[in-house]
Amino acid sequence: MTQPAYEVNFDGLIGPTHNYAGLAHGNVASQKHQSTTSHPKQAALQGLAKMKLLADLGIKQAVLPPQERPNTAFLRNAGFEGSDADILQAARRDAPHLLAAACSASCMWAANAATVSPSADSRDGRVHFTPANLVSHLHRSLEPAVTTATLKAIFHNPDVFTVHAPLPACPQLGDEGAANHTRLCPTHAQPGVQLFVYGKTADPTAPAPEKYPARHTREASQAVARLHRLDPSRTVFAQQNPAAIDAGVFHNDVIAVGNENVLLYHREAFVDTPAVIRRLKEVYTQACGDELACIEVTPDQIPLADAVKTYLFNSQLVTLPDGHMALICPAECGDHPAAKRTLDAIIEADNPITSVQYVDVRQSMQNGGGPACLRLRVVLTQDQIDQTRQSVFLTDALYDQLTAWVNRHYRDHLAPSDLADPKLLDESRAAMAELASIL
Ligand code: SUG
Repeated sequence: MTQPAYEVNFDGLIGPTHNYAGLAHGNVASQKHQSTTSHPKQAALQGLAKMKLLADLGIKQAVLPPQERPNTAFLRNAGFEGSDADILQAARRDAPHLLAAACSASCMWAANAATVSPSADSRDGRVHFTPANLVSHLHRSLEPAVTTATLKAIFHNPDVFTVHAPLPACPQLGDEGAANHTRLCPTHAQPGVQLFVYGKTADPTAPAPEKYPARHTREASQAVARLHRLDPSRTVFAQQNPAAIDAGVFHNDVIAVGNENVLLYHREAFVDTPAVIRRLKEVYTQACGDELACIEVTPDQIPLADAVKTYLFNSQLVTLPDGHMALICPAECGDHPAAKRTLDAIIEADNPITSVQYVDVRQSMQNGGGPACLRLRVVLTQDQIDQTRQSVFLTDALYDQLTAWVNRHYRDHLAPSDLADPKLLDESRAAMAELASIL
């Protein structure tokens, strides 16, 4: 008999250098907040409160630690020499963009950490992880090495888990992880259908955005599907609508979200959305013997620009222990009449989604990261959970410990000029050393 399986949300714990450097071209919020003052303590507490809410709703919740920043090893690789204080000062003077990349807390957006396939979908019965290479942006390309090590430490048993190496770091294999990947299935335990969404292909005649870059390639998605030993009759590849990318949809999770047998998406999400949905429904029915519930939101309900502004689709769609589904939405949606109306209509209509919870993750939102960006979904059976490092699962005690840790170590605010402060590096290192003993 199939063992029950659970979706575990691994959230990135927001690091002490959370700041607004405007590093993400094509990410409207990041660009809008460039050079403004951030609030790292508030950011981390907002992230923890979201994790606690999910845990209190009865959903399994775990934590991914932040990476050490400022990344002095990166600055040394870029030729800066001397003491840590020397290299921070020299980088600030000679290469402020490298300093900003070295200080980014961007690993908080765990949806970009990796693509994950559960054992039920894989030919070899293992859970597969491919850390994303994140080559599209310098600050994000600094994450994969440590992400790989972290995943190997958490999912340490190679008989149960395969943590692959990231794909070769080149634009042709640009991979942004689970933000462009959705698994649809009757229940988490049963084999499903995996939808891979890419922004561009190696084919120069394919439609491409004009204003902003497409980050993720079809070739990367295909490589991940092969590595994860997925059944080709249960995988679907679809291209993002270039006009959506140009409106600020830099990842598919900004415009669509799925969970079990439900896909919620904007009509302008894909190239030829009706054809993508037809194909997905067909494949799903064939593979899962059931019907996929597709909930389409039209531009009349909410235009692309407002979908990007509110991050309505960057909600977490979760199955509650009673079997109903809930949307965990950014608070911004509650304040926006069209977004609120759209959400009210979704919960009133005949579909499995019956409730909406609004969460305040504004500090992350101002860098273009909503509730769904902050989490990596990992579907695990109880046996697999038992094989996972236990200290990362969020309990009330761990929540209290992490909250106290944030309050002890994080600054209230961080201005761009603070990034080269050697005291910030010392504070971050002290925080990371203590966190290592907690997790
Ligand atoms: O890659 N922002 C991130 C946000 C990632 C959101 N993730 C998902 N959609 N899953 C990015 O654009 C901004 C950093 C700065 O500007 O300082 C940034 O990297």
